[in-house]
Amino acid sequence: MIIRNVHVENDEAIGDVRIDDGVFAQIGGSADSVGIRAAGTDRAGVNGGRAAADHRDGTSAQVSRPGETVIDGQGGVLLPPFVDPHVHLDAALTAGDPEWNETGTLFDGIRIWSERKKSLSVADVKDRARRTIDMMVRHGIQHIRSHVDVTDPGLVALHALLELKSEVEQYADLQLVAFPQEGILSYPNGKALMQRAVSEGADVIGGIPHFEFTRDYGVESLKFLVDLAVKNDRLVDVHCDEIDDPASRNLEVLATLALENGIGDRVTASHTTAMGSYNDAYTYKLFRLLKMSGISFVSNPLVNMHLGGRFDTYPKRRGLTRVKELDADGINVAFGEDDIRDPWSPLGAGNMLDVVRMGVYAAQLMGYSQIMDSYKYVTYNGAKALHIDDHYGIEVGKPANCIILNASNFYEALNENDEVLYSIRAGKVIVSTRPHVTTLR
Ligand code: 17E
Ligand code: FE2
Repeated sequence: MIIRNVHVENDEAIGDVRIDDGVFAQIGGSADSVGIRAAGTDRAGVNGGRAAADHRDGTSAQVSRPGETVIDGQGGVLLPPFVDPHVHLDAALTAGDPEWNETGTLFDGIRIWSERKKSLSVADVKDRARRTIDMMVRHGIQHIRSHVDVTDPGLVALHALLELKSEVEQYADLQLVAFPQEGILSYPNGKALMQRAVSEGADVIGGIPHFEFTRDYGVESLKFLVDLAVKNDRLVDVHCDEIDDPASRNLEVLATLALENGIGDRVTASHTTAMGSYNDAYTYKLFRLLKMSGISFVSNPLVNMHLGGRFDTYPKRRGLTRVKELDADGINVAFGEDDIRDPWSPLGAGNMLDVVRMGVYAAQLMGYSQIMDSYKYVTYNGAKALHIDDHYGIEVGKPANCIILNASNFYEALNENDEVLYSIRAGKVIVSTRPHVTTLR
């Protein structure tokens, strides 16, 4: 396959991309180009780089072979597929059932979900999750990490999503987190449920230390879950300190456990919104540990702007973690959507452009190059958190997964909420969109 007429990762130049046998064979230039970008080369537009000329020779376009599929990229921007590193597919599309969350607090969300959970069936979860994944794939997402509530003696949601995982794999890969929504120590048989979830196939171990009854339970839950991950060779992704409480300091425990076990690249701290309330002296000390540990962060700007600050009058906190500061310190931060029409958020379309837009506003990342580069929060940084970065990205030799947006660069795409013209996975087109046409009269 040859993709013509695209801006690769915000490159100002137009080029072509060749895919052979499901992997990227050439990026830009002609078939005998000297300017092929090899694996390991800096990515244009990310990590401070800009429209690198390193992989452009500015000469003739690639020549298509007889019978080869040719895709016209229409001058759009070609990016790696979007990654949603944090979503709750088991709860998706339940908003209003059995009641709407009128207070907008995390805690009312958990209470309402706990009611809805009683009527889950495998068919119900699969139906909603499949419709949600369809929305996500249409918007260019190909990599998803879903938390799945395992504080349920029947593990119904986990069974449903494990079935769905293989049914959708040609469109998206799905990592499933054993997520103890109501606690590990604070829920009956919480530890046994976590162990069962792992033996039944959960890829990632979760936790919710700030929601445990006591600080001690929080710490014990973290020790338990890291141990479970190490023994079973799983990744870790903890809902950590999602509360506007400056005394919620489970993150330091998680980072220490990651450091001491040497598994920082396999550990993610999600939400960490209490960091928005920590004092600067403590945060300064904490950042040394965070950096040493090598863990990743996932911020969920849409949902935490909505759930955060709910117990404040004024001044009212934003409810986000310190995205800009983590990023500036070289710590990996990605953005997730978290909720798609459920007890925690009544809105959601499975579109990472919405997430990035809220993220750059709320984290005050609105310099021109910050906006241009902001796709990294929903592409490369998400892939790193998911621990899939070795086979992710627009590089020769990597699986040919990419999207083409109907805009010449990401700044334009974010402004126009532009369509995904194509989503290509392992060299096959899985999504194509005909751009809408509006006529002014
Ligand atoms: N559960 C939780 O503890 N926190 C969240 N943000 C969501 C579910 C969506
Ligand atoms: Fe979450």
